[in-house]
Amino acid sequence: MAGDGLTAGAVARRLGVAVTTLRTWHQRYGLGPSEHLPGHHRRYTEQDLDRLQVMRRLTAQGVAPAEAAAWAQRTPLTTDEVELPRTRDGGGHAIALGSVTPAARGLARAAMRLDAPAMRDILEMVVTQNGVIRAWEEVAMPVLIGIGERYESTRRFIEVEHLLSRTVTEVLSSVPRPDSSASPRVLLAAADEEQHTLPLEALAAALAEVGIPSRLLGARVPPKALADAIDRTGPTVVVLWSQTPTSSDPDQLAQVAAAPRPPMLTAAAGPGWPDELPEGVVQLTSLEDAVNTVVAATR
Ligand code: B12
Repeated sequence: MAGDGLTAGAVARRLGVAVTTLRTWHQRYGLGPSEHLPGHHRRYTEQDLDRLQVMRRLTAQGVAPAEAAAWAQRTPLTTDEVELPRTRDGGGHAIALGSVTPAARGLARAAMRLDAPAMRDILEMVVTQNGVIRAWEEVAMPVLIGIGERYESTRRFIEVEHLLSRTVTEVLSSVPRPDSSASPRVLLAAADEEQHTLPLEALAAALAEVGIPSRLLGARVPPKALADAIDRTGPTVVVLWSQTPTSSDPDQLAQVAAAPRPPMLTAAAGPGWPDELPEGVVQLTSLEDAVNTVVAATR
């Protein structure tokens, strides 16, 4: 690209920011032009432009400039992957998050603004760059837990929780599934009356990333329906999610483990289950643990 580098004016026009803003981003955050031709002003390369697109987008989404810059510095995205910012709706509340990544903070802000496109952008970016496990554990999970706590203390923000959940679902379900004609050997279901399914959706997406297809039955699966599904599909692994004690009947696990054609591995996942589980049932503690356990059982 020698000789083709962009001038500050050209970059500013492309991004829709002032040249002085570019200068500030260069001086304060090191997001400057990297091409240097002797006797010329320094020029911006396409990669510099990619970083600046990320900076522009994240700051437009409410991420603090220093955080956005840290994120942009680590961003080798192509320009196709970085959309220009859209118009954002107002609204200014915060979710207490403690020490989290810039992307999690950006997601929390976008969630409180009910800004679904921004939430999707951030989640898609971290899934693409870091994979499903890190996107879930470092970005989606802390924000979900934060909004849960916010709801508990205020009885408000159900609309935020719903839109965030929906967006997380969309992004996780868009992770490409393995191209397989064979029937999935992994069955994922929420316990009877259990409406929380996002961790299972994360598990399905993370398994897909490592080439393992799964069948996700979703929320509120009654024992009879689960038994029928096991009978018809003969899975090697069954994972049953319970988020709260109200949905965690260990009998449902015992029935799975004692099915006529029992799975090789019956796993209880989620904080709803009691410590004491029926014999032969394995407790999964994290998304990473679940992926490793399922991989080991299916290979
Ligand atoms: C999103 C959400 C919803 C959505 C779910 C949408 C969906 N498609 O899943 C909807 C709106 C449906 C919902 C409904 C309800 N919800 Co809700 N919800 C949540 C929220 C914000 C996130 C849930 C989630 O995905 N958690 C998973 C991760 C993010 O959190 P975690 O479980 O704490 O993670 C730990 C482990 O599970 C593990 N882990 C994390 N991911 C994974 C993945 C795998 C594979 C494994 C093995 C482990 C693992 O690591 C973490 C550290 O130990 C939580 C807040 C929270 N803290 O979970 C409330 C929360 C679970 N809900 C709560 C409540 C009260 C409800 C309702 C009863 C509200 C109502 N009055 O209707 C209903 C329940 C209905 C029912 N019968 O199930 C309470 C539960 C309190 C309790 N302990 O009983 C919570 C904790 C919010 C709160 N602080 O008050 N909810």
